[in-house]
Amino acid sequence: MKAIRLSNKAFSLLELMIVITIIAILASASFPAYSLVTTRAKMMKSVSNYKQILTTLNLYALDWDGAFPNRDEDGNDFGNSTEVFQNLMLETGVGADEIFYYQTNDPQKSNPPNGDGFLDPVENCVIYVAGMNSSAPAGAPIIADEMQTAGSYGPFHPWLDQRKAVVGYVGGQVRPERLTTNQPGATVRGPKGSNIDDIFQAGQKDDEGRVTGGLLPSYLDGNSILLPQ
Ligand SMILES: [Ca+2]
Repeated sequence: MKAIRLSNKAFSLLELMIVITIIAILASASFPAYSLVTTRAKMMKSVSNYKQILTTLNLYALDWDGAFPNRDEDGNDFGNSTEVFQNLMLETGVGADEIFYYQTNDPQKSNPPNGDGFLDPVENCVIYVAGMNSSAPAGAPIIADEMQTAGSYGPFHPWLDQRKAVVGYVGGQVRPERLTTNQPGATVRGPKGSNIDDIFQAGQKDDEGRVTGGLLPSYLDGNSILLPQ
């Protein structure tokens, strides 16, 4: 019978060092890739949530002659987007507070929604452009990620370093859009080929019919952009 002989060959110190170095290189290379994948996954979750918000806004508009939420039940203009979405949930019976939330770097909003059917201010991370109805241009932005000031993104924006912000449009489209920079103060660029540096400005048509300024209808301005509160 053939004897089984165990190999007594051991790793030399040099071989061990090489293996450890390779593992370290592989690990350091995969962490940024992993974080990019999780960031993209969170962004896509927001895209899906915003589509639900747009569906809900259209449900609301069906009941109100095509108008998106612009005034509360007492006829007063909304002061912030949280009031708009609270009203929207009340009017449509949609109870999913989590669709207005994403994992932001804002320490005030580090807790995810509690799913109690009421939108608390700390659970809302979405802005709303007031003053439009369903006959507004399909390419006009109506909801987007939380901004620091109307149209521009601050240091808490979770995808600032990726130069992205998720935007939902009147026509039902939702896309991660490109920001002008990865620094606070970044604005959302217009579509490729346009020279729009901030889509959240009222647009005008030049002599050749090209849109300049931004993608908001000309009857709106920065005051129409309601931030969460
Ligand atoms: Ca809640």
